[in-house]
Amino acid sequence: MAKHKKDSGKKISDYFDEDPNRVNELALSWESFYVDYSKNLLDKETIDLLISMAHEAGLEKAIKSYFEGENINETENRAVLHTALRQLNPASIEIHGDDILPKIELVKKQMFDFADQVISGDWKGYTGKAIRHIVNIGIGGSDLGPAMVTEALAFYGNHLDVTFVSNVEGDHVEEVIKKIDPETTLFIIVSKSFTTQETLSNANTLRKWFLNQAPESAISNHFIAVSTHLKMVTQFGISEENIFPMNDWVGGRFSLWSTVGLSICLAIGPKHFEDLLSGAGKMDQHFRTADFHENIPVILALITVWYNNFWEVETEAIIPYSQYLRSLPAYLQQAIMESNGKGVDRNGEVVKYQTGNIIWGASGTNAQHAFFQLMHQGTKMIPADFIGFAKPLHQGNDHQDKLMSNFFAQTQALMQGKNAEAVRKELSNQGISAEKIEALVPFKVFEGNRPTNTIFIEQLTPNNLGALIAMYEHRIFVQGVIWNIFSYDQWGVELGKQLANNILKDFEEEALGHHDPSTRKLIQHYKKFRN
Ligand code: G6Q
Repeated sequence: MAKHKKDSGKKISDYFDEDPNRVNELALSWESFYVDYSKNLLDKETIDLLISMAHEAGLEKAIKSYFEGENINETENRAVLHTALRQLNPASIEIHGDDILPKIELVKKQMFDFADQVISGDWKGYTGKAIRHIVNIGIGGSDLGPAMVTEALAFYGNHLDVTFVSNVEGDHVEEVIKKIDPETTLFIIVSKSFTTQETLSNANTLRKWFLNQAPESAISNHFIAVSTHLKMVTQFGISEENIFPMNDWVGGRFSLWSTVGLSICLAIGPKHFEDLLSGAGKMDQHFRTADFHENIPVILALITVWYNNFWEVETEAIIPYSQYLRSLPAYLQQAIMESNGKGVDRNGEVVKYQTGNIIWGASGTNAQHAFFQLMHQGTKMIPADFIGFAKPLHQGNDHQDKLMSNFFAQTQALMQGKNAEAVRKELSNQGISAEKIEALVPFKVFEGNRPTNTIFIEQLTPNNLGALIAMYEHRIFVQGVIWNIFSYDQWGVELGKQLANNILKDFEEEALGHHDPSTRKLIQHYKKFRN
């Protein structure tokens, strides 16, 4: 883009000097969100050009196909309709001639009724005690979303204690076992495919442990499943009335809105879960209807494309100034990197440009004491999203102003930096000798000019969290359209699974000649310890 070349020497502060109205032009207010994207290396003209690019890429039509249930997940021949689960004014959507709305409503009712029973204590364990612990057994999309949201909305939680077990590592499940009581624990096996090694191993181990203490008949009080594969679940020993179905048009990493979110619904109750859905539904509406210039997911997506493809920046940090959202970066790592980490375009051609960027982050202010050094003075440009909430959930302490001052100061510092002159002045005011000052100056200078978005929200409520997550989901979608890649498959996770299955068999074999020398040696080394 000629614009990139033309402006490449400009600083963010130059843009502010040029346009006194910049802060109003490059900010969006929507519901209780205020998104300030003025601290970026771009101006209105850049945004206009990026929006033209989005039009050229056919974004309007793509959005329509997404919400109307076309099979946009082409390589798996599926629609992508997690948005159908959170419509504000539910409208029927047909997939292959079937209206999916009645089924959505029915399953939601099944989920809410069940949650009410468990929360109220009407659902009893096999010895007549109410449930106290929930163990969600799942991995990837069947774990990260529910775990992140349950943690994020802990303030709205009830007496139920929800634990997540995901890793196939036996130590993970053993640590969970230490904390639970078979009489008062409900296990939810969440697996869309019901073939996932980690989930089935953990489910089998937990069932075995449970049956060491309880009769077989107790399974129906304590084991619930969420899956598309009802037959496989019944074969596992879970009766049909304990199965919550899901659909193949809900992708794993976008499934927290479905029955996969059962553990969230148990943790916060149906009312808050409904609020979470409606917040996402509102963001869906915004995304579908707002002009691209006013459209938060579109603008943020284009800013990422700007840095990724024109500035050749590889990573993006996500810094929520809320300890409740400490797992948001890990959740978004999957959502974003599994979706857009693709090197082949929609025609099957190897792309000649950069696609999905690397996502990482941690909660602020903790992150300030960890990796912010590199963001401020390192050699890499790291665009970052700063997410903060104006009102705390707990009142009656004096922390909020301190938190917010840090929240604002960091994006200011990243943009403004500190020049040599300011450093000299500061050191000389401290009475330091001129010689010492000159020796210190290079280390104390901040170059600044480091871009950030500020996503500032009134309060962390289920509604706002729903909207925030949906905002990122649509940002992913827009980027996939611009990069002309398929965002909703994940073939890249398959090869490792296949090879792991081969290696698992080979632990019993003597002949390992078919492995490469490094892997062969590693397996031999392992076998030495194992035997
Ligand atoms: C997400 C992925 C993946 C999936 C897990 C668990 O989009 O598809 O993370 O969620 O592999 O799969 P199951 O739910 O089928 O066990």
